[in-house]
Amino acid sequence: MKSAEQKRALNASVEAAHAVGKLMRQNLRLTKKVDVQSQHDIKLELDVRSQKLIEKRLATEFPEISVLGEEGSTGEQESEYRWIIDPIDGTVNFSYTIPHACVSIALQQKKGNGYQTTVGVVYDPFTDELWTAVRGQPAFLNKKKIEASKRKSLDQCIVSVGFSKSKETMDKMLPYFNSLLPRIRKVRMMGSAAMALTYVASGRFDAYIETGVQLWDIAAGGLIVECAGGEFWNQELATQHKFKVLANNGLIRKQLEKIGPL
Ligand code: LIP
Repeated sequence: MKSAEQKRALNASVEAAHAVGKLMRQNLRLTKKVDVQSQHDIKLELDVRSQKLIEKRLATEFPEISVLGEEGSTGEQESEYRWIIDPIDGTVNFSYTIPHACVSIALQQKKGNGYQTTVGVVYDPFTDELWTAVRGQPAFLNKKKIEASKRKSLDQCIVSVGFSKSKETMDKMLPYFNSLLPRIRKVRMMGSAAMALTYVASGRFDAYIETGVQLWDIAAGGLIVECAGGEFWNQELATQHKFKVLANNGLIRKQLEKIGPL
């Protein structure tokens, strides 16, 4: 995709993210219709409505590009390009009127036998913070260039951790969490993978670790971390579109890996 097309894709993603962000602000304190819920997860009617809004906006510019999103997929799923959409990342927070949730939109292009993220947008409507990145260029927060932190000593680091939604991921993460805690400055569990990644990219967090997150939670934020000079280490799990992530500032992965098996 030529750079002018990438710019068009970025602009369309930003517009779509702002449109959903407005909807999120309007609905934060209102009663929300729950479509499905389990002990560790909630899916809202607003998630579905928001993804439809994003798809409509993107399709006006790029009708040929398929969508793989948290609320469903459209188009040819093996196409050269695809949108990866999490319309509301941090849905449980949002359901409980906790204003820590965001819109995450990524554009991926086929590379080898997989896909590579080339454009990423994450928007937090509650702080009005917009993170953007195009592969090979710097990452930006509200149009200002951002860089991951330079902290190398774990005892000065803030590490974000997620436990995802299943007993399996919690059982896997808990022993690591217990070993991590005494070695770092602080742990943070914020409930949004996309924003944990943008916080690493912005130097607010030094690493983000979670297993069992979905592609749409991490695609845009992962590119933003890489374009900010950080490292987006990730490994696809046996379940399709599920990943283990150890994103960091590019300086501390080996120390974090030594703490224990993930
Ligand atoms: C959430 C992720 C978070 C994870 C939650 C959930 P959602 O995504 O961002 O990191 O711990 O279980 O998967 O469901 O709010 O889009």
